[in-house]
Amino acid sequence: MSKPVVAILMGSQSDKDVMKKASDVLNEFGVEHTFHVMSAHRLPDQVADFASHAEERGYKVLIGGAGMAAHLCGALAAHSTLPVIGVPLTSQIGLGGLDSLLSTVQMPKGVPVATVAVDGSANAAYIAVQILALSDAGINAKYKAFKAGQRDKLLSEMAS
Ligand code: RP5
Repeated sequence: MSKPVVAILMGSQSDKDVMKKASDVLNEFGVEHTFHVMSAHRLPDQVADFASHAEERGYKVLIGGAGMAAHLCGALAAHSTLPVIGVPLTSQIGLGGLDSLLSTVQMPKGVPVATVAVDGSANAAYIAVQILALSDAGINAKYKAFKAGQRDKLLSEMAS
């Protein structure tokens, strides 16, 4: 088994069901990854330590998901030069995801978080796959086949 290249992090156990969809997509492409619950507010030192050492441990992309005052992805981006993909999450007492969307996407210039739609964890994983495909011919071929499959499926549905 090869070393994990993507880390999926989330602010709470309550985020697991949505963030698991990112894991499912990475599994489809055979991308080794790890899954962590690590709150920027409740475990700030652990988040900083993880992000600071992620690149030397072999990670190439970080995917973060958090709800409410969603500072996890910003904290990851502050402590790492790896690309960070942010998933704003809805939560039971949140504002329908608008709260986490704004707190994930509104990063200062020079410290970006590439933000997907609210609860869009699958797309975060597809972007991670696209980034890895730039330097991995096997993943590149799988992603091209996936795109062609999507197109062919739609065309055959339209024809029937
Ligand atoms: C955020 O607050 C988490 O990412 C989660 O989406 C939300 C609620 O967390 P819990 O109170 O369920 O732990 O930090």
